[in-house]
Amino acid sequence: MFKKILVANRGEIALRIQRACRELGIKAVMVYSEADKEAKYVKLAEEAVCIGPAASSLSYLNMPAIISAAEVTDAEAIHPGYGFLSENADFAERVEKSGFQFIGPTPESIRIMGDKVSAKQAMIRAGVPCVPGSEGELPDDPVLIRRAAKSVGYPVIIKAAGGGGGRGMRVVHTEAALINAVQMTKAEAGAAFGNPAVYMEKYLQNPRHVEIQILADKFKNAVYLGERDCSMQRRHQKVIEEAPAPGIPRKLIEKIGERCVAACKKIGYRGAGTFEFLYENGEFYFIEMNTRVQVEHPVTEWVTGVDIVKTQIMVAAGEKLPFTQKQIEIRGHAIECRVNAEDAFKFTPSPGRITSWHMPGGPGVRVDSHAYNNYFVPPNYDSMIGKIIVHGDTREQALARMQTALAETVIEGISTNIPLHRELMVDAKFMQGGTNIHYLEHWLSQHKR
Ligand code: MV4
Repeated sequence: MFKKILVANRGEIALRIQRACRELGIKAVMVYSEADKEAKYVKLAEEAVCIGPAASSLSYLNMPAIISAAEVTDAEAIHPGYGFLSENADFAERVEKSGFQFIGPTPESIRIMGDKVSAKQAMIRAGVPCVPGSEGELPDDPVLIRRAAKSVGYPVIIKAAGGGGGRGMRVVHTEAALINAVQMTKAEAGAAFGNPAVYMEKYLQNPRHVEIQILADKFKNAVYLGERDCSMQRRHQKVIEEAPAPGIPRKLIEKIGERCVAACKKIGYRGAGTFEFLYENGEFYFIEMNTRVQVEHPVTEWVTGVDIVKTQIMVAAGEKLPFTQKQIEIRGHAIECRVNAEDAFKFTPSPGRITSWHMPGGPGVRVDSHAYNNYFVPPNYDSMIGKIIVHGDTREQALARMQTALAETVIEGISTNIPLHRELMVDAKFMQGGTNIHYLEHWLSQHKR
């Protein structure tokens, strides 16, 4: 096992990784920007290195600064967390070329999944069901593009190979709008991702976003840890996640989970990963794979009892997965509310000093946050300041526990989205379960205040 790991991230996930290190008896080196000096994990750190000014481009995205910090502190491995450099294949490569273990998949796996065309082709070859669409990248010839759309059937969606997470896509409803939409998406993709390649899919009108968590070691052992429903989102930012996904038959999850595991083995995937699917009319359609730990990993940790971050570290160190698929059981129901420093209904960011901070507790409540009373939320980063996660024997109990947890929560000095969560947790449709990816934006458009 490693003796020392460098944590190349900030915020709640930096604290989460630091906690996993403590539990494993590993020293954690925290890196921080000038804006993050007062974060909890920096104050708690045995060792911390300032890697640059507040701007991410000069600190958390600064590869030489991070690798130098690992060198001067004698760390053996680097955990990238989520966001920032976590899915940057060049970073993973530079980490390994510098003699450190990257806690994540190989640079090659990251590269394949980063290109959504090659990711989809890998999944088709591995037997994972995908959204029907163009075979690979769209050609330039308008005749061939029209033919592809006709065969897929309108509406179609044009997506950039270099995009993902909702960036670089366009829905097309008619043949008249097709060629222009393809050209526009290609131009934007070239400018934004340095890759103008686009592909086409059937546009699914009302799907849910359901993802499968997997873990794999270097010996081609892989397991799936069930699914998460992340349909409650606004502008591609998830707001609430839960596990399991309400109303989806267990047998279907098992079938799709086994396909994901088979795909991991086929491509030699290692570490934690997430297969993102759209779920509509009882069918799963793969869209993208994330090659990092995700914000919403705690709901899976709670229903499976598996520590995903600890396991990431263990498999990166070359250990075998400490459990088999047979040992993975789903117990109860977990819900996560992301706590953002923003206006609850207008969504304008609300950085600043927290003047009062009371987190909920009691049975089945977990809070992951680097913030605390009198902490200053810097204006330079993502607005998420923490997560409230609850577990119950049933979804109803989990809902009740989240309602109670949110009622107890006090955050003053800044605005947060806690009031939004309080309303959603008593919303009849959400309480029923199974709302789709458009629900929250539709709900907000009807919301009076
Ligand atoms: C889609 C889709 C409908 N049909 N693909 C958006 C994020 C990116 N990961 C893929 N996205 C979508 N792809 C087809 N063929 C609808 C979306 C989509 C979406 C997906 C997941 C969660 C929220 C979403 C919000 C809008 C659109």
